[in-house]
Amino acid sequence: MAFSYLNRSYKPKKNDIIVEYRVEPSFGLSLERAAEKIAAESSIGTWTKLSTLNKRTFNRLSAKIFFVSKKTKRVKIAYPLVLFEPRSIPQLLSSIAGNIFSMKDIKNLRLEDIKFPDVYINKFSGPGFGIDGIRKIFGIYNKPILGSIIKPKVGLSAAEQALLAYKVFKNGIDIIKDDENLTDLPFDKFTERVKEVLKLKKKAEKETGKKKVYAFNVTGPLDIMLERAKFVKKEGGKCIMVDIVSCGWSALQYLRDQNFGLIIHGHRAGHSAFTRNKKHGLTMLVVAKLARLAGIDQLHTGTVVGKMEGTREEVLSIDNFLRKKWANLKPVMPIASGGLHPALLPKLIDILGRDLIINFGGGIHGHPQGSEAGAIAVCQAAKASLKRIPLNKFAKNHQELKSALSYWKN
Ligand code: CAP
Ligand code: MG
Repeated sequence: MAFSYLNRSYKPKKNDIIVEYRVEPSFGLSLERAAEKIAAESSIGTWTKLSTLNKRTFNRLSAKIFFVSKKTKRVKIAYPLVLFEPRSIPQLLSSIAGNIFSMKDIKNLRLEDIKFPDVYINKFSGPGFGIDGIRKIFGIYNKPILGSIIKPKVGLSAAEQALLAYKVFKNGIDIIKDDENLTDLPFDKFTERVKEVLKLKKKAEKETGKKKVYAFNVTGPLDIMLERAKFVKKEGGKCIMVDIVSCGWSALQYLRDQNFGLIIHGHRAGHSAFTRNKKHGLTMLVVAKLARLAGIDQLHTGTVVGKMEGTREEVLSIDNFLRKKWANLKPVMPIASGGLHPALLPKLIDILGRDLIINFGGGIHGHPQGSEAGAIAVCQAAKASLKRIPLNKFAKNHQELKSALSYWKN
């Protein structure tokens, strides 16, 4: 018996999971037919009628297409919650973001957004700290938390990395992180780096009277990630970093559910392989929702003004989602990073506000007078931006900022 998944009069139930797709059918196929193939393949059906699928099962379990717009190419599909295993991001994605991307009948397909019922969201632990919890650790309120990434990405020894972190902490930066590809390398062993950095971080805290945080990149096979996280905790660290795309959702969720009491800094390296193409893949908003379910505390989401792609509308929609109430889950602190230097700060703060972490890698370690001057210039630019003083004016009696502005003038 042939059943239709198209049901424009269907009113989604409170506990349905609702998925919005952008759909481009292959040549000759109508949008409705393409939507039917997506709804079947992502829920209970396949490419042909099934003698094994009875009406009762279909009515109980099938996905329902309740919205189709030829103008926007958007399709909305409601899925009964019973199709999804609680707390399982892998099974969710294998359903609504699985085979359907491969079907010849679909030329392009983008998963634009997922709306989850609270009962599904609340099965996850979610973020451990929330924005308030992170700000409380730093003792920094109503302004951005300033961060840096040690550069070169890799290449320094653990001792050199620690000394550089100390210099940048000493000159006003609040949080410093490993780069995304620095984990445990012969010339910069993870355990040595943790010990060396934490020793000098404490020195910087004593000398500045300010709380400092270092995000150690624990990325790797899950067993090693757990060992590394335990080591950071044992040595008195407060924050670990995970490359969420290369590690995967299950590793991230399992790490979070160990309740180490460590801030989990989420790096998204590799996301653009499937989020950048506006016609095919997933949106970064969907990645952000999954990361919040899995339990990330702070997440790279884009800068609008820096070196990575991401429009104002997109970055704002992601940042606003991360900060808003979402069932019982805590909010996530957005991180703006990538190609930033002091001259870009006023515009960045103007667009993204002040409730975020702002990271500078080359924008500090590429400063013509060195990393310490780079850190000072960033702090000067932040101070001026928050007071809405034009940077050129402020730079007149702040030479580190002045040289940064002229060095990166274009
Ligand atoms: C920035 C960075 C970050 C990017 C990631 C880099 O360094 O360390 O990984 O910000 O991009 O390696 O490029 P710079 P996103 O400050 O020197 O550019 O935050 O968009 O995920
Ligand atoms: Mg990096």
